Formats: sequence, structure tokens, C-alpha cells
Amino acid sequence: MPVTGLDPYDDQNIFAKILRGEIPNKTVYQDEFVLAFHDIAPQAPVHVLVIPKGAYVSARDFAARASDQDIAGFWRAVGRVAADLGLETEGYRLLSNHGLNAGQEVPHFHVHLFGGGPLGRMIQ
Ligand code: DGP
Repeated sequence: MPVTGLDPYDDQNIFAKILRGEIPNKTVYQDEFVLAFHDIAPQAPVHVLVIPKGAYVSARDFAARASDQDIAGFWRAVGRVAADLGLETEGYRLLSNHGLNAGQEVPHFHVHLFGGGPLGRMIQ
């Protein structure tokens, strides 16, 4: 089901299950703030998802309800993941789908991190 952006948090969503360890994932990095893991259907040579450990539906929900510490911790971790994957020199793309028009599929806030080669200019 597409996410409207105004939905309440559904703790049965696939990323909530991944966070609880109910579904396996290929973890790249984790700390108290985030889990980063490889996307199941990569759209670039490197395609990693970074998700907060807290329960937030969307970017807006995260910005509205997360603590300043959790927001800072999330974005620092995104940068660290990119660096750990060796993407800083050649560059990478961050993307977050929000709601219906963007086609958000999983109602747990996540940032896609694409890299590992030229990404073109298409909208993912
Ligand atoms: P979005 O459309 O922005 O909500 O992207 C959701 C992404 O999640 C999509 O690129 C595919 C990925 N995905 C969906 N289910 C799973 C899963 O079970 N494991 C992993 N690793 N990724 C998943």
C-alpha cells in the first residue's frame, strides 16, 4: 500500500520488522540512532537504506517528533555510512520518498544512499 504521508505509524511495516530482527538484512552500519543496510532491489552499484531506530513514518514526522539529538545522530550517521563505504571522493545521492506522489512504499522514514558510479539525473 502506498503511504499517504499522514498515516499513523504501523509497527508491522517491513523496516520495523527488520529493526526487531524478525526479517534478516545486510547491515552496513548501526549505532544507537540508525540502522543502515543494503536495499533488497538495488538501483545503483551501491544502494543502502539508512533508517532511524525510532518509529517515524516520514521525513516530516521525523523532523516534527524526533529529539534534536536523534536528528543530529541520524544525519551524522548518514555521512559516516557514505564515508565508510568509500563514497565521499566520487560522490553519492541521498533521496527520501514522502507520501503518494513520491511512491513511498515503506512507512518508516528512510533515506536512500546511492553511489558507486555515475548516477545520471533521473528521478529515482
Ligand atoms: P521507498 O519507495 O522509498 O519506500 O523505498 C523502499 C525501499 O525498501 C525499496 O527500495 C525496496 C526496499 N525494501 C523493501 N523491502 C525490503 C526488505 O525486506 N529488505 C530490504 N533490504 N529492502 C527492502
